[in-house]
Amino acid sequence: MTISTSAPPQRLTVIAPRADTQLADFARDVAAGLSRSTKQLPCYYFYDLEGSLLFEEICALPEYYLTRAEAEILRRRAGEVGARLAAGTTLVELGSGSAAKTRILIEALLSRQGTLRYVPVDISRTMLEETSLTLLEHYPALQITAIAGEYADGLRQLQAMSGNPKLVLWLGSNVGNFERPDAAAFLRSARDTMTLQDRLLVGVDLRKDRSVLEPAYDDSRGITARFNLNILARVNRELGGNFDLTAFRHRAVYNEEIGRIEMYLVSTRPQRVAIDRLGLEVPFAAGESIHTENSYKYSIAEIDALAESAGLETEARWFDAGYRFSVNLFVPHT
Ligand code: AVJ
Repeated sequence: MTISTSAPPQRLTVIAPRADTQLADFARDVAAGLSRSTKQLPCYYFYDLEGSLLFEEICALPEYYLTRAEAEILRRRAGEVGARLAAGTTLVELGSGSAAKTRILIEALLSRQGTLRYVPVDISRTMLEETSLTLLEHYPALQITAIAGEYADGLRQLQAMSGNPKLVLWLGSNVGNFERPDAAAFLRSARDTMTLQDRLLVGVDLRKDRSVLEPAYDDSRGITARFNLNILARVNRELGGNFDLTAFRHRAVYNEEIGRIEMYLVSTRPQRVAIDRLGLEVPFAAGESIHTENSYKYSIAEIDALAESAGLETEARWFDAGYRFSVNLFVPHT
């Protein structure tokens, strides 16, 4: 970890890992994922700057209801959330991205306490820095400690922050990328950093009909397809890959039994793809796929079970008017 302070003076601290460590991790995970009999790539590699910007475009798509539904809830409930917090609460966010919806909570907390420390954690360092600078410009009473890294780095930061009260945000149904038991384990480790005055606010997408879900992950403008394919473009850019992006197609399917959207990149023909910097040649049969993402959906009972196994108590749960999405306010179980 290197620590650097940059402008505006005193108000922004960025904590980032070394770039070469990140590239080594990417190389290792791509080599492992593409050498398996069922090929897969971890979905957090979607989010280089290109991918983060494509994700912002997804959030504005008519089919991608999640972002608007969550923003609707936050606008309506930010005051209630603020009222439950101790004075001088620090706002921590896991997977902050553009922090567009976060502004609703930032404003609610600023109007209550006058000043605010915001600790965004995001895998894309460029996105993190741009977002931080924009927020600082917009909110003079804000102070930011930005953490470029994975959720685990965020949890380590939470551990180090014990003492001052905090609200931890995990929005956008980011929880959906975890296998259900892993989501419970992760929330438990977040809970273990919290005291009774701390709160955890988690956005969770709900199970619903595939006629709504599948277009949300396979939009008519093809933005989600570009987002998915960007992971191959990233392998080309960073690892000397030779993927022909026109020889793979985007596939999103709702697995109703499991309750998850599955995303794949499907090879449209037999091919061998060399990845120069890995010294690897990856064979694909026609129709063979790379599994790139799972996005789990939850029933109310499943959210209750998740909270229960994480040692959390549900203090409040809110829905959008269309009942598509939930925002859950959790407190450590006593
Ligand atoms: C950022 C993980 C919540 O699963 O809905 C959007 C990512 N993938 N479209 C989601 C995503 C395809 C998104 N999360």
